[in-house]
Amino acid sequence: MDNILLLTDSYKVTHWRQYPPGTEKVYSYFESRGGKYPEVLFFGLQYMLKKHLEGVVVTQETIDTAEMIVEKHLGNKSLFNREGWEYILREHGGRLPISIKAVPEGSVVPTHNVLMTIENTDPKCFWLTNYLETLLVQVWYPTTVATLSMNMKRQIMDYLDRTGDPGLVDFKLHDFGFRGVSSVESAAIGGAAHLVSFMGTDTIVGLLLLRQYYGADMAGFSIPAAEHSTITSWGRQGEALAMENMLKQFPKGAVAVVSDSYDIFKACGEIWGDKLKEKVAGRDGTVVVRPDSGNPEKVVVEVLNILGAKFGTSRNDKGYLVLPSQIRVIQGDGVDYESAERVMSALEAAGWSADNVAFGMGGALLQKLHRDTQKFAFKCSSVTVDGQERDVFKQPVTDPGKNSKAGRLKLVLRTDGSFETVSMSHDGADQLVEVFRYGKILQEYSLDEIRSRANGFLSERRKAEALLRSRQAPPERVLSRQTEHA
Ligand code: AOY
Repeated sequence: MDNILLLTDSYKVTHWRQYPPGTEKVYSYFESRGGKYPEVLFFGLQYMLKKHLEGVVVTQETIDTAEMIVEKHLGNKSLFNREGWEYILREHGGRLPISIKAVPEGSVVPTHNVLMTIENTDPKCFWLTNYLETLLVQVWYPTTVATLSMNMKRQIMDYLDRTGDPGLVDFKLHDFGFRGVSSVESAAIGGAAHLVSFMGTDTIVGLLLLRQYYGADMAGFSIPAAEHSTITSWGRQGEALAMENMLKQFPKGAVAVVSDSYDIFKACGEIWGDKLKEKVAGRDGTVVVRPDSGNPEKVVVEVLNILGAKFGTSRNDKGYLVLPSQIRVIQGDGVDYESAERVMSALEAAGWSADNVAFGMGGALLQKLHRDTQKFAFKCSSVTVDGQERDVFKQPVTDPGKNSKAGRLKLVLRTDGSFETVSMSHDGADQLVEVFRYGKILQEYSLDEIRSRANGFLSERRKAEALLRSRQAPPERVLSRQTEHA
């Protein structure tokens, strides 16, 4: 499955016969045409390029194999562009005469902007540009996971700002998603994308991808944690012993214990908060109680109320309740963008700081998303035919949302720092960087660099939002506080 000639859709094999006679250049671009979030965090192209395009050399063998497959599959080997591929083999030593430009990974770009462009560099290879669409468009997946994860970070930080310590955010969303994705490779790609914004993961293969492709020695961290089998194998009557054993086996540091095997409320009140209370309260480290069933917003608040009554609470400088540092809660069941917001909102309403909880997110982080979550599309916007460059675009009467851009494109920064997509002929420095040309990667990014770029965008965005809020609301807030206390 690594023959570049076959990493495409069947119909693309036949497209070389379909462009106008005299076509010399096909120029295409990639964008998000809108979607759930107004901006996307571009991530994952470097993995794609290194894995599938870097150093790729077309050989006689890959050509012969592709022709054999096409003949059996499409029923006619004349549909296959043997001449075109053998031209690349002969004239280019098998290297792909293609140039790819992209916004630097970690950039946060409003939807409807160009994120990547691709064009052939040899006029005889006009048919190669869109042959590669299938592969390149798969960058939708890491970009969508990274976008969701960043928005989770933004949302959690908003609650931490109001009720606790925003400095804790890096470990507030843990990746539980490995088992919920369709393949090991998807887990690695999605797991890596989550780690652009966070540092907590149980998806080990995401770390391996970041080590191999993004120069990250160790991008994420985890802690010892129980699963139901390690608790229920002690028998129903043995749950307290199972939990006590966790404290014995992991005497220091953080340890997480799933506690809903029989009755989460009794486990909190009678085991953690009574039988094991002294051991927990005197422990050098944090016991993280994990509910794993029920309505998250109700269960988490109730669990905190029970633990608070047993272990006591303090009030932080923002006026919200915090458990002693030896005990915390992680909610990892039924968590998505909306349910996490409901949990944190319920906590705030009940007077609890968001510091008390972390989230685990599995299927919703790595699998409950698709190419249309951010409506990603790859379209041709310019061709050159017989030396004449022409704009091309689609404009379907049945859906204006599917209109595509025309011409050769450039991503520029406006004076206020925001992105804008303009014609190549406009003024302004292009933010797209040539990352691939003729089999070589021209620009590499480290995870560190990608993280700091993404964090820079996020903190700028949060500053702007805070400014906006302070302009809109302040006198009212002060007034209502005064009347409250009068
Ligand atoms: N992990 C924090 C460390 C990880 C997990 C992984 C599916 C952890 C649980 C925990 O605390 O409870 C995959 C479900 C849970």
